[in-house]
Amino acid sequence: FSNPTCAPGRYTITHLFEWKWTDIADECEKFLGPYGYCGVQISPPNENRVVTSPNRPWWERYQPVSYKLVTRSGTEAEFRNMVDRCNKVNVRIYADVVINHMTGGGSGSGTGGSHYDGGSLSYPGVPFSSWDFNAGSECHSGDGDIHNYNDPNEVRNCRLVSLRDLKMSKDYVRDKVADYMNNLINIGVAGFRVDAAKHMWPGDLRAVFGKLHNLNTKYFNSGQKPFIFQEVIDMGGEAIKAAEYTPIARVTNFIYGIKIADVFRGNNPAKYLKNWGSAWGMPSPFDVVVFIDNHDNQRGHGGGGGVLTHFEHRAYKMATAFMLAHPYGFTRVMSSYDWPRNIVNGEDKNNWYGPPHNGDMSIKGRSIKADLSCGNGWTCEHRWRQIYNMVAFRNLVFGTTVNNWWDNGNKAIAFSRGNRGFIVINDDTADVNANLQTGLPQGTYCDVISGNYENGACTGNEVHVGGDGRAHFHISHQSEDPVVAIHIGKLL
Ligand code: ARE
Ligand code: CA
Repeated sequence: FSNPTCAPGRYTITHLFEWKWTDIADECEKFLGPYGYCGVQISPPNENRVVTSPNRPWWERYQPVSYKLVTRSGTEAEFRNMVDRCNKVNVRIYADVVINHMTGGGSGSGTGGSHYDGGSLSYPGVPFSSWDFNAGSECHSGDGDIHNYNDPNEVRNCRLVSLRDLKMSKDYVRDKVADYMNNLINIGVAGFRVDAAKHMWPGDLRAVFGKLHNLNTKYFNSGQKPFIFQEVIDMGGEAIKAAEYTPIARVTNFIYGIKIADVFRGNNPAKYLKNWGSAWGMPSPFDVVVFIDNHDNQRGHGGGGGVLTHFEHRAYKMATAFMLAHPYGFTRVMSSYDWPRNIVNGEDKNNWYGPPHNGDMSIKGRSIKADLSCGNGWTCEHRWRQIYNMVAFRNLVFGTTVNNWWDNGNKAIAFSRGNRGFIVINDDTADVNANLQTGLPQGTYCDVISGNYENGACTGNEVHVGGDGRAHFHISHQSEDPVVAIHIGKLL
C-alpha cells in the first residue's frame, strides 16, 4: 500500500482542507491537472456529527455518524462527479478516513440526517451498537479516555478525547469499515489517509486493509492497490513507534516539519541539511508522507505548535521550496483557509473556526484572482507561484539525486538534482553573491521562483549557465523570496 497511485510524472499531493466537492472538481480541471499535481487529500467524505457550539467547527468532521457520503463538502452525487472529473484529468483523490472511532458524547443527527447517541453507543446509520465499541474489558484507564501515551493498550483501546472507540478486533466492525473503504475505491478514489492510526492495533489495520479491493479499472491499471498513509505521530518520545506501522503502509512524518521550522527560522543553520533524511532520525524516504504543516498543527491541535505555516509566508515558501526540491519522502502541500487567530497565553482561541461559509453555514466557494491566487477567505498555498512551480520542478527532476552541494558554512545552501535542476536558498543575514556549479547543461534558464515561463519568455529573472556548468547567483538577504530555482523544463 506504500506506492502512491499517481498518474505518471506526478509526485505531490495537496490537502484541500474543507473544500467543497464541486470546487475540487473544478480545481482538478483548471489547475491541479495542468500544473502537475498528483492528487488531492480531501476532508472526510462520510456523514459526521453537526456541532453547533461552537458553530460548525472544522473538527466536527472527525466525529463520524455513518458512512453515508453526505457532508458539508457535498452530496454523494457531487462526490462521485468530483472523483470522475479529477481522474479524467489525471488527478487522484485520497480520502481521509476516520475509522478509529465515532462521535463523542451526546446525541443528535448527522450531516446526512442519521441519528446518533454517543451515550448509548447507538449509530443506526451504519449500524453500530454498544457491542461494537471498546469498553471496560479492553480499556483500563478508569474514565475510559486516553491519558497515558506510554501505555500502548490505553492508546489503542481507550477513547481519544472521549471519541467512542470502535472495537476493531471484531469481524463485524472490520467488515463495516472495509465496506466503507471499498465503496470509496469502487467510486474511484486512489487511496487513503488513515486518521488516528496510532490508536488502532497494527494487526487490526492489517486485517482491514487485507479486505480492500484493487482500484477501479475504469481509471487504474488492473491489480493496483490503494495508496495508504497512516496518521501516526511519533516524535520519538512515546511507547508507540512509527516502525510498527511502516511494514503495513506509509506513515505521516511529523518530525519533518518541526526540524524544517527550526532550520528556516534560522535556529539551526541550513548547511546541516546536507545529509537531510534518515540521518536526521527519520524513517526511510519510501515509508513516509512529508509536509511542512498539516490541518492540526497549523492551528495548535495534534501536538502542534512550532511548525511553519502560511502566516509566516517568507519562511514558509523557503521551507516548501526545499521540501519540493529534495528527494526525501512523498510530498504533501497544505492548502488552508484564513481565520482570525486570537492567541491568548499561547493558545489560539479561534482554532476551531470552520471554512469560509455563507449565511446558511454552507461552505463558500473559492474565487480565483488574475495572478491565479484565491479569494473568499481561501489561502490556497498550492496556487502560490513559489510553490506550484516547485511542484513542477519535483516532477522534472524525479529519480535524480542531490549533487553539487554548496553552502556558505552557515545558512545559505544550493544543490542540483542530477543534471536536471538546481536551487539556491539564502536564509542568511548577508547576500549570496557566488559563482556556483549547477551541474546543468549550458543555456539561459528561467528562475521559477521570481517568475513564470510564458509564451516563450521568462517573466522573472534569467540565469545564464556557462559551458562549464557554472552560473552566477546574487540573492539579497532582504528579498521576500531569497530563493532561485532553475530546471531544464524552463530552458529559454
Ligand atoms: C473535539 C473537541 C474535544 C472533544 C471531542 C469529542 O476538541 O474537546 O473531547 O471533540 O467531543 C480533531 C480535533 C479534536 C476534536 C476531534 C473530534 O483535533 O480537538 O475533538 O477532531 O471532533 C492525537 C492523536 C491524533 C489526532 C490528534 C488531534 O494521536 O491522531 O490527537 N489527530 C487526528 C486528526 C484530528 C482529529 C482526530 C485525529 C480525531 O488529524 O484533526 O481531531 O479524529 C501528542 C501525541 C499525539 C496526540 C497529540 C495531541 O503529540 O503524540 O498522538 O495526537 O499529543 O493529543
Ligand atoms: Ca482505538
